[in-house]
Amino acid sequence: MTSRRRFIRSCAAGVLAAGGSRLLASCAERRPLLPGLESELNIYNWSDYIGVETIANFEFETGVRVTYDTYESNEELAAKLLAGASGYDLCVPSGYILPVLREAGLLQPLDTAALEGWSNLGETFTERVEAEGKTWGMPWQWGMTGIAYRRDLVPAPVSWEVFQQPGDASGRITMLDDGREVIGAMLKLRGHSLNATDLALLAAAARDAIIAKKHLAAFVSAPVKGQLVAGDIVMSQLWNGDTRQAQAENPAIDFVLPREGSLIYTDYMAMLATAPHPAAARAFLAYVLRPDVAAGISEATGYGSPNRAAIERMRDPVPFPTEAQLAMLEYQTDLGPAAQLWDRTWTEIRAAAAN
Ligand code: SPD
Repeated sequence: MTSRRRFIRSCAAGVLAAGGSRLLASCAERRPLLPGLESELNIYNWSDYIGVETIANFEFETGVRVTYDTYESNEELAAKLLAGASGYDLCVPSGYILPVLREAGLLQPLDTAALEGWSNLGETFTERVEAEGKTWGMPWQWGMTGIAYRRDLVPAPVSWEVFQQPGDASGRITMLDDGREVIGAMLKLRGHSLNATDLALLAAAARDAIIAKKHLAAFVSAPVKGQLVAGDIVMSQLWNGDTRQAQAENPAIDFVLPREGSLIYTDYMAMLATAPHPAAARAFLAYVLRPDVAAGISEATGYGSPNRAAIERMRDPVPFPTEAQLAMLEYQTDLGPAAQLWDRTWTEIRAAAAN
């Protein structure tokens, strides 16, 4: 599994992302620690999934020092947490993996009544994370999986089949480094649910994925953006927000939802049961609920905001899918015991010879 794991001190990262001096000043001028907060906070999030100044401004306002670490898939996150004692306070699982973490006792419920700004969130998002009469995560961003492509270099794709028959683009295309995504797309190609657990359907999806693999440069997730921008890769299975980030650098990049349908998801910021800095974690959740902060995250990532008050203040918010689009989109669910079968299927696809 490709991973881009990096521990960074957010001030340094913020300075790099912003090109220098202003954030350097804000880091240097960090206020004294607010009363009642721990002095540190450890966040584990997807790569490219936060605003440029989100962390630096939180540090500046609260005096808390944030360690910010990134991952590339839910499975990478789950493996890390299930291995024990991560030291993290907050992480950002997708809706389908959150119940797995909750049932493993790895999360603590949120006291939403104490979170000012909780009512800014749309119920479409909050109700999906309620269980046992409690709320287990704060909606972070929502997104969709589709096909990003260079419209100046290849025709617009219409079907998942394009990964099996890419024509001249063979060798210059990629799919996500994520078993749920790749197998899910191949299931959709044949008209099935992307949560199917039937042995025969998964075997057929594996065969389809292995045919596609012969044409792939790699299974790669967020890091493919630079290659799309450069034109080394001309078509990728990718998320809409990461595509928007690439589009900002090269407007010839476009995004389509294949005609067979695809994935819609919400990712949630959740608090670890063993969070070493719970007060700082709660302060961060409250901070992200602020419309200005939530808008900054959505504007930088290109993903949809679950925060209605943030959407109102954004110039170009990602529109929630229309009824017609929703009809072809599907949420992933917890696979239960069938998760092992999916893991084996993904291992088989990864191990298959590329040619
Ligand atoms: N770069 C951020 C990508 C976030 C994707 N999260 C959810 C994927 C669902 N399979």
